[in-house]
Amino acid sequence: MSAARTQVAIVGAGPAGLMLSHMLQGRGIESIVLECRSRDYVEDRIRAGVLEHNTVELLCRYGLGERLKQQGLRHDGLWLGFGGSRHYINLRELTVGKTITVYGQHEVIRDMIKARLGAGAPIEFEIENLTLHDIDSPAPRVRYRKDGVEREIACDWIAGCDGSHGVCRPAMPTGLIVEYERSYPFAWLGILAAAPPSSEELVYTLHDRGFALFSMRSPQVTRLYLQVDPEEDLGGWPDDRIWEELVIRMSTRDGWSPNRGAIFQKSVTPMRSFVAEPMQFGRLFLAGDAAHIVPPTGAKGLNLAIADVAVFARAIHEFYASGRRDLLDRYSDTCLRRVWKVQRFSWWMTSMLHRCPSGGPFEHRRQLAELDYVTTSRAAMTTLAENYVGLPLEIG
Ligand code: RFL
Ligand code: PHB
Repeated sequence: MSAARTQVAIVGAGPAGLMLSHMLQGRGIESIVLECRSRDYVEDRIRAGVLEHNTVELLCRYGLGERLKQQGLRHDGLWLGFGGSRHYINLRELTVGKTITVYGQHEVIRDMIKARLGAGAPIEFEIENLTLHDIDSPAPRVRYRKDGVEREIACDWIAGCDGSHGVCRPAMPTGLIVEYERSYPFAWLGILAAAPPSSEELVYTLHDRGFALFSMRSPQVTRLYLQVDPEEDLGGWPDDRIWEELVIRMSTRDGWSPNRGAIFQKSVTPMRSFVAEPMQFGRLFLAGDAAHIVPPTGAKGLNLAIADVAVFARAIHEFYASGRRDLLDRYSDTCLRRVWKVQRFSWWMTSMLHRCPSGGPFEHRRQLAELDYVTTSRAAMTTLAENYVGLPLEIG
């Protein structure tokens, strides 16, 4: 068995784990990132696309903003489509200067991995059988296997940033965690298409046949989503059917519809709201999808992961700088205040924009009234805008 020591062992090289490693490094705190997948796999995994105002600022503050500034697409607003028309929500004006940036999660991951390895800091890819030990003692340990060799890392703290199917949350004592969950009777079929975006900003649409979302990744690539049944088989969705359905749901009377192009990626994502409380036990702290999942309609998952680790990094810093433990003790409470507000917003956007199979005509009329209200009342638009660009970061 080979043995090593670090201050913080970080499980998972997703946005939460990698961002935490940079935030700690910026404060002179050592960490090791442990990831079960290969570097190529995590760098090619297609997921989120929308970065909140604060997320962009944090990435830039930690030296991760160079490509983001060049290639990220800054959006001042978004469109809500219903009843054959599109209605503009001017995020920048409503939030007095805040915007969002469209930049693929895999690009953020590439930038973070390159910067960390470039600085000579460790990320262990393709590790197996990771287990946590003595998490309720001052000397926790992480064990895993790499290249056939058993390894152990002694550390002060463990950050469980290993996503919704990781091993950290299940390592908390049974009975400690309360789980809150809601699943939705629909899923998103997402595609990437080689087509220049036909709108400069995102279009969220509610149609009688269900939700559709127009987004993008670059001036050459359009990202589109369709509400489908959660059991939907991708085999039943040849490219022509996808385009036909997208055009039916999204076209507006002013002649707008998404540009077509070759589809080069397709996937179905289920929708779930989930929170595990508390987010800490002993020396183990959960962050990101390991502790909570939001349906993607509010574009919040990655941003919430970054907000968690901002709280954790600050608390850890205080501990090493002054011996103060109160910020660490309050970590879960501090994070959960934001988590629940973001859950509320993500649920609200989801329920406003999707056809619920059991909803019936009353529900649909209610949704249309809500969209009418949101696109005509400045108060309602402001509520949407301040949540969409991201609530202020409260880090302890
Ligand atoms: P991740 O990204 O899942 O990373 C966890 C990492 O841990 C590794 N891992 C382990 N490593 C070692 N040992 C183990 N036993 C391990 N088990 C797991 C995994 O391989 C992985 O590398 O979690 P993290 O860091 O918390 O980040 C969360 C975000 O990835 C997620 O919330 C977002 O992608 C959600 N999301 C969106 N978020 C946004 O903010 N804006 C969006 O526009 C947005 N759109 C989306 C989305 C998610 C989507 N899907 C596919 C779920 C759109 C979609 C379609
Ligand atoms: C995306 O571009 O992938 C995207 C945009 C907005 C969302 C979810 C996903 O709400």
